[in-house]
Amino acid sequence: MAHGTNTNPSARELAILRELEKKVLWLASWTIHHANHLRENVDGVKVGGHQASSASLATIMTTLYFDVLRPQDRVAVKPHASPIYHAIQYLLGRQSRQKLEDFRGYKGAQSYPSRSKDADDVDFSTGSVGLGVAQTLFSSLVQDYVRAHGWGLQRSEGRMIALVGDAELDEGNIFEAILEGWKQGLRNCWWIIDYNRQSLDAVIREGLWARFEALFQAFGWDVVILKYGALLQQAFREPGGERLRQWIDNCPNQLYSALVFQGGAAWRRRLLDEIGDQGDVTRLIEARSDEELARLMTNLAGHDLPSLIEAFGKVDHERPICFICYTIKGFGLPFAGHKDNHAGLMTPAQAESLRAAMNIRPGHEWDKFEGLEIARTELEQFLDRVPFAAGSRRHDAARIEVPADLPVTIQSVMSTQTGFGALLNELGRGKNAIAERIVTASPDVTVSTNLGPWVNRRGLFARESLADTFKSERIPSTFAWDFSPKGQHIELGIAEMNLFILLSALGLSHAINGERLIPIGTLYDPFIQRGLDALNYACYQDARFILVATPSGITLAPEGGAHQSIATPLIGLAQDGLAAFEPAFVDELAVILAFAFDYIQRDAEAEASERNWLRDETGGAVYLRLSTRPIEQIKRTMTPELRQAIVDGAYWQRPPGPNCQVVVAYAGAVVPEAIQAVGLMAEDRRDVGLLAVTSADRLNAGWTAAQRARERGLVHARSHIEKLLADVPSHCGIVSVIDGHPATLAWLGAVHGHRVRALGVEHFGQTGSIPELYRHYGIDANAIVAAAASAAPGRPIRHLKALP
Ligand SMILES: Cc1ncc(C[n+]2csc(CCOP(=O)(O)OP(=O)(O)O)c2C)c(N)n1
Ligand SMILES: [Mg+2]
Repeated sequence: MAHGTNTNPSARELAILRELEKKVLWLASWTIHHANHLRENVDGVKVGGHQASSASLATIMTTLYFDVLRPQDRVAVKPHASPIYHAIQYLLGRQSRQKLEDFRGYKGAQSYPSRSKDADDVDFSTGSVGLGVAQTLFSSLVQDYVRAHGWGLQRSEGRMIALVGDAELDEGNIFEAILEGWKQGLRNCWWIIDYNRQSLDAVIREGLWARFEALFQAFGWDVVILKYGALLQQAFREPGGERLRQWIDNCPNQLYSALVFQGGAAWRRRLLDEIGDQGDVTRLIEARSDEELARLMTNLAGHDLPSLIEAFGKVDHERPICFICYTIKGFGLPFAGHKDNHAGLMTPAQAESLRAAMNIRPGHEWDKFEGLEIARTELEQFLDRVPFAAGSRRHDAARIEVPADLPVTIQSVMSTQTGFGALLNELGRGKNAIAERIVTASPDVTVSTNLGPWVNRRGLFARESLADTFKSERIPSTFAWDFSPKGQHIELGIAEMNLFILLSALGLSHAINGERLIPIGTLYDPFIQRGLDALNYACYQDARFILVATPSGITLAPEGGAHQSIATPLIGLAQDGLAAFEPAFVDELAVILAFAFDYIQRDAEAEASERNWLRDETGGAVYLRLSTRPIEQIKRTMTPELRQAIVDGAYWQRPPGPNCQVVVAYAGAVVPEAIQAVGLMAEDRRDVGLLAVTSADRLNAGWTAAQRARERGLVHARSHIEKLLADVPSHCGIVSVIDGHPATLAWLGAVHGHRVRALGVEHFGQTGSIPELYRHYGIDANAIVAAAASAAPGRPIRHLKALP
C-alpha cells in the first residue's frame, strides 16, 4: 500500500475537524472582509474572487491539511483559495496574524499563494491558472528522477497534489501535461477538482464531469467521483430516496445553484412541484424543516468531512488519481450558489450575522479558538499532533563545485550552437560532480539543438529500461539512445509549456527533494513565446535552470520566416529572475556556461555589488540565446579580466582611440558584419571602437542599479557599462546592431548621452540566405556604415554603397 491514511477517524477527531473547518472558513472570510472594509488606507480597490472561491474548498483543505497530508506531500492550491491556505497555516502556528490582517497589502499574505513571497511555506505558487496544476505533475516526475538516480532515498516519497478549479481545466497546458505524464509513467500525483460548477463569469456546461472522467481514464488515471455527502446518502436509503437521487442527478447546474442561493423554502417548493406527488418522496421532504432540507440538499461530498476522509484515505496505489469533488461556490456564506458570486463580498451586515452565527465576540475575530465548542487545550493538542506539520518541509542542498574552465576544442569556424553541443559533449565524457547532476530536456528538438552527443553519452531517462532497437538490430545510427533509470536526458513531446514547467520543477529540486539538479532545457528561440507564461511562472517561483535557445533571429535564414524571433532579446532584458546572454564566440559561451552552473546555485540575500551593480549573490535562472551561424573564431587567451567582462555583459573588442568618432556595439551572430563595418569605415572615421555585448540584460540591470544607488547618495556608484563608455568622447556616435529588436541596445546612448542609431529587426517573415536577409532588414555591414555616417557626421565614407 502506498500511502493509506486514517480512513476511520474517531467521533471525537471528526468533531474537532468540524470545529476547525468552521474556524478556517471564518478566518478566511474575516481576512477578506478585513482587507476590504476594515483596514486603514484601503484604496477603494475591492478584493475580487476570493470569498466564494475560498469557501468552496474549505472542507477539502481542512481534511487535507489537518488529517491526510504528510510533511513530504506538496500542494498547489487554487489561486483564490489563498485565504483558506493562510488561515490553516495560522492555526498551525506558521502564519502571523499581522500578515493575515495585511492580506493583499504591502508585505502581507499574498492574494495568490506564493512560494517566494509568502512566509508560510507555500509549496507551489499559483495565480496564472493551469500552471500550478501542471507543476505538481512535473514535480512527481522530478521526484522519480531524483530517486531513480539513487538520491534522497532516506526521505519518504511525497504525493504531489493540486487543488484545481473546475473552470481551470479549460487551460490547454493541463492537457499537454496529462499527455506527457502518461508517456513518462506518472505516479504519486493527485488532482482534486473543486467541482463547484461555476467559473468566474458563468455556470459550467452540464455533464462536464463525464468528459473529465473519460479523459483522465483514457490517460491511465484513477478517477473518483465524490458527489453525495453522508446525509444525502442516508436519505437515498429512505423510501423515496432513489427518486430524490434521480431528481438531483438530472437537475441542471443553473437551477441547482439558484436553489442553493434561495434556500430551504425554495428547495421545498421546487421538489414538491416536480416529484412531490409520489408518496414516499413527499414524506421524505416533509419530514424535514426548511433548514434541514437546505442542509440535506447542499450536502455534497466536497463539504462532507467523513466522505472526504474516507475517499482520500482509501487510496492504496501510486497511479495518478483525479478526484472530482462536488462543491458549492460560497458554501456557508450568504451568496452561496449565486452565479454572480465570484467577486462577491459580504456586506458589513452579513459579516455581522456570520460573526454571530460563529459565536465570535466583537474584538475576538482573530482568536484561534473563539466561539468553538471544544476546549482550547484539546484543540491545541490536536493541532500539535497534525502529521503535516510534524517535519521540516523546505530542504536545501549543498552547492555543487563548478570547474573554473569548461574544456572545449574550438574550431576556427564554429557556431555558438555547435559550441554548446561540444561543451556538453566534453562534460558528458567525464565523471565529475557537475556532469552527474546535469539533467537535460528538450521538446522534441534534442538533435536539432545539438544535445545529441550529450545524450549519446548519458542516455535517456525512464524509470523502466528500454533498449534502442535500432542498436540491437545493428542498424547504423548517429544516435544510440537507450532509456534507463540512470539516463540524464528527459525526452519531451513538442509542447513548450511542458518544457518550462518541467524546468520549473527540476529547478526547485534542491528545495523540494533536498537534491540539487542542474537543469538545462533547449528549444528553438521563437518558441520561448509559446511557453512564455510558464517561463515567467518558473521565474516567479525562483526555479533555477539554464535555458538554451537556438536557432534565433533571422539568422536561421532559409529555415523560414515563421521561425524567426525578434522579441526574445527584449524578453531576456525584461524577465525578472532570468539572466540573459547572447555570446558571439564559443570561448565566451564557455565562460558564460561555467558562470551559469554556479549562478543558478546561488541563493544568498545580497545588496547590489559595487563592482558591477548586479545582485549576483542572489542567483537566478539563465537564458542563452544562441545561433546556428558558423562564425570565424578569435584565437585569444582567456584572461581573468576578459572572463569577468564577458560575465558582466560587455568588453571592448577594439577599444576606441582618443579621437574616436564612432563606436559599433554588437551582440551575437552579427559580429562578422560589425567587424567588417569597422574595417570599411576605418579610413574615414578615426579610432572606431568595437564593443562586444555579451549580455544586454546584465549591462542594463547594472546601469539601472547604479543610477538608483547614486540617487540614494552613493555618489561613486559606477556600473560596468558606465565605466566602459566613460572615455568615449561625447561627440562620438554609437551604432548598435543585433539580430533582434533594436530597442535591446538602443538605451546605450542614454548611458553618457551619446547619439545612437540602433539597428536590428522590427519586421519578419522573409526567407533567404543570411546576406540577403541582413541586407533586407538592414543589419549588414553596409547598413552599419550608413548608420555610422548619420550618427557621426563627417566626411563621406567612401566604402558606403547606396542603401537599397
Ligand atoms: C491564465 C489566467 N487567466 C485568467 C485568470 C483569471 N481567473 C482567475 S480564477 C478564474 C476562473 C475561476 O474558476 P474556477 O477555476 O472554476 O474556480 P472557482 O472560482 O470556481 O473557485 C479566472 C478566469 C487567471 N488567474 N489566470
Ligand atoms: Mg469553479
